[in-house]
Amino acid sequence: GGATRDRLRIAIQKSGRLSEPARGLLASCGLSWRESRDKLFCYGETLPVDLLLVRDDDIPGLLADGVCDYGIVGRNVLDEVGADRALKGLPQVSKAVRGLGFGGCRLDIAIPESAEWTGPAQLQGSRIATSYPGLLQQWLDANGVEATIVNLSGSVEIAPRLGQADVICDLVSSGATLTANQLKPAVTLMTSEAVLAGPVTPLSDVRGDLASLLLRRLDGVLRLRD
Ligand code: PRT
Ligand code: ZN
Repeated sequence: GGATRDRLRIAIQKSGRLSEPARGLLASCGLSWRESRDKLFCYGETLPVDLLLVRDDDIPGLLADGVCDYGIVGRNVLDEVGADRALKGLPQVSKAVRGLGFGGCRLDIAIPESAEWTGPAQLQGSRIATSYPGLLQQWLDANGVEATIVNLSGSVEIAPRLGQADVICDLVSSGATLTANQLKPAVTLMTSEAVLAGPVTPLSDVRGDLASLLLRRLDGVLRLRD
């Protein structure tokens, strides 16, 4: 990654499910920032720890490029990038350092309400709509299933009704979205929550000391929340 910095940089979601809990968690660790919450960059006041507010999908790339040192992102997003890299034979650059206990959901394959689930083999030759092609491909490979992955960036749940796919593989929390689209969960590929993502090789400069301090504080906060 990039040039040496003497401040730690953490990427978090700008607006969405994880933004408020992420900011709240970091604030509980004693961090505060100068910029208002709608700014892209928040300059750390109490510690040299700055925030970059971005789309969650951009966080793994910002970590890979060394633009940010840590990020708060769904394990689903981090592992999708990891699965894609693994399928391409590329080394991993980031890993989940801590589970943060919010943003919980599952990545499920869901089938039409009227269908019966008999196991992975029934997906042989089917079309599966998803925004998680890497994780789905790994699961299909692990289960010896050959299927067509229909890669959609949004509105995955309506793909079966539109005739684009037979089943879907998508995030589920309450299940209301599946029900509203006459689908039901069949099998869970992974459970997810927000994680602190960080470098595979720990930072060794002053940012390493800052990261250690932050992780100690984070562990204290997470213990209290349990
Ligand atoms: O703008 P940006 O790209 O940053 O935001 P985004 O729209 O991609 O992300 P956002 O804020 O929707 O989600 C951020 C993260 O929250 C996800 O990556 C997950 O780790 C986590 N999360 C937790 C969820 C859900 N629960 C969730 N239910 N992300 C999405 N959903 C969606 C799901 O895709 C489906 O459309 O909600 C619908 C299902 O919800 P139920 O309750 O009807 O089952
Ligand atoms: Zn996103």
